[in-house]
Amino acid sequence: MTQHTTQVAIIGAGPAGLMLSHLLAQRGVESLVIELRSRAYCEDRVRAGLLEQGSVDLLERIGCADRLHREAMVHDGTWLRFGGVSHNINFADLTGKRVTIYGQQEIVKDLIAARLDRGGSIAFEVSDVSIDGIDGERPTVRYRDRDGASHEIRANYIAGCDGFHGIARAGIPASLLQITEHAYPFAWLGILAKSPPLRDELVYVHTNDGFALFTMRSPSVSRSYLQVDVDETVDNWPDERIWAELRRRLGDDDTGPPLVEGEIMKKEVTPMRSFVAGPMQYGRLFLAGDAAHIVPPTGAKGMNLALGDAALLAVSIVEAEAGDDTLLHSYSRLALDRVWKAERFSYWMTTLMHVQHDSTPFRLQMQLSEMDYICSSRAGATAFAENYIGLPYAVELDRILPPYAIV
Ligand code: RFL
Ligand code: PHB
Repeated sequence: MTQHTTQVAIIGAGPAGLMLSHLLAQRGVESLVIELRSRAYCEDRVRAGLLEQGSVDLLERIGCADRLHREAMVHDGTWLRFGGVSHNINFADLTGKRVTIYGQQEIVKDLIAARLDRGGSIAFEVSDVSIDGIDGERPTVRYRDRDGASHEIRANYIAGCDGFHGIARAGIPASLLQITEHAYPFAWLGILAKSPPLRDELVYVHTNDGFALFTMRSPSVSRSYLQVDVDETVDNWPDERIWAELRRRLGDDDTGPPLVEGEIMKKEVTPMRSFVAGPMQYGRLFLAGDAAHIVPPTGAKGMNLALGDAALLAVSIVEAEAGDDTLLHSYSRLALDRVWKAERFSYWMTTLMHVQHDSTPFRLQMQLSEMDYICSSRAGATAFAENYIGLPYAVELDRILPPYAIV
């Protein structure tokens, strides 16, 4: 058994774990990251694409935004389309903030490369991960490396950044862990295609036949999503059916050129779930990101929440290591305050824009009237925009990473 000693043992090299290790390193706190999957797998996993300004600010502060600034697409607003009419919501005008399109796997690539370049340690393809001693002063993480050799990390803190299917959450005693969840009776079929984006901003579409979202990854790669039944499989969706359904749900949209088809590179079905596990801390174990909470992707909040948790946890640990653990004791409460507001927004936007299988004419009319209110009232549009561009963090950016630490 090889023994390692560090200040923070981080389980999981997704956005939360990688951001945490960078922020800690910038503030002089050492960490070791372990990851179940291979580096190539992590860098190829197509997921989120929309970044709040706060997430971009964090990437800038840790010196990992150069490629993002060259390649990302910055949007002033978004389109909401219902009743066959498109309406533009201008976030920049309403809030002074914009949103950025840059694939999660690109962020993961940038964060991994910079971490390794700066001498950080990430052990990929580990197995048999377990945690122990979180009640005491010196908790441990045990794992096997890719060659099967056993390792033990002794740390001051363990950060469970291992996503929804990880093992860390189970470290919190079941008698204390409160799980609140909601399942939706539909799923998203996600499509990645070699075709130009429909518009220069995202288009969220409500139709009586279901929801569709037209988003993008680059000027030549489109990403789109279709509301499908919860038990749907990709086998039922040959490419021609996908394009026909995207076209049908878009309808006759005269705000720009028609939808252009292209080679479909990836398709997958994602279930929709709201899930919160709290508290997000117990003893010396702290959860961040999907390990503690899941939102349906409609509001584009999952990765942004994961990065926000990492930022709050990083400053909490930095201050605790410097002798003041006030913030660390409040970590779960402060993180959950923000998480619940994003849960609310994601649930609201999902319910607003999808077709419910047990809908009634009354409920449908309520959805249409609410969409109309958002698009016709500055107050309605502002409430939508304020949530979409991201609610503020519990602590100021300068406290998370002071400007002098910018690399
Ligand atoms: P991740 O990304 O799941 O990373 C967790 C990592 O931990 C590893 N792991 C372990 N490592 C070691 N030991 C173990 N025992 C381990 N168990 C697991 C995993 O291999 C993995 O590498 O969690 P993290 O860091 O919390 O990040 C969360 C985000 O990935 C997630 O919330 C977003 O992708 C959600 N999401 C979106 N979020 C946005 O902010 N904006 C979006 O536009 C957006 N769109 C989406 C989305 C998620 C989607 N899907 C596929 C669920 C669109 C979709 C379709
Ligand atoms: C994406 O680009 O994948 C995306 C954007 C906005 C969402 C969900 C997903 O609401």
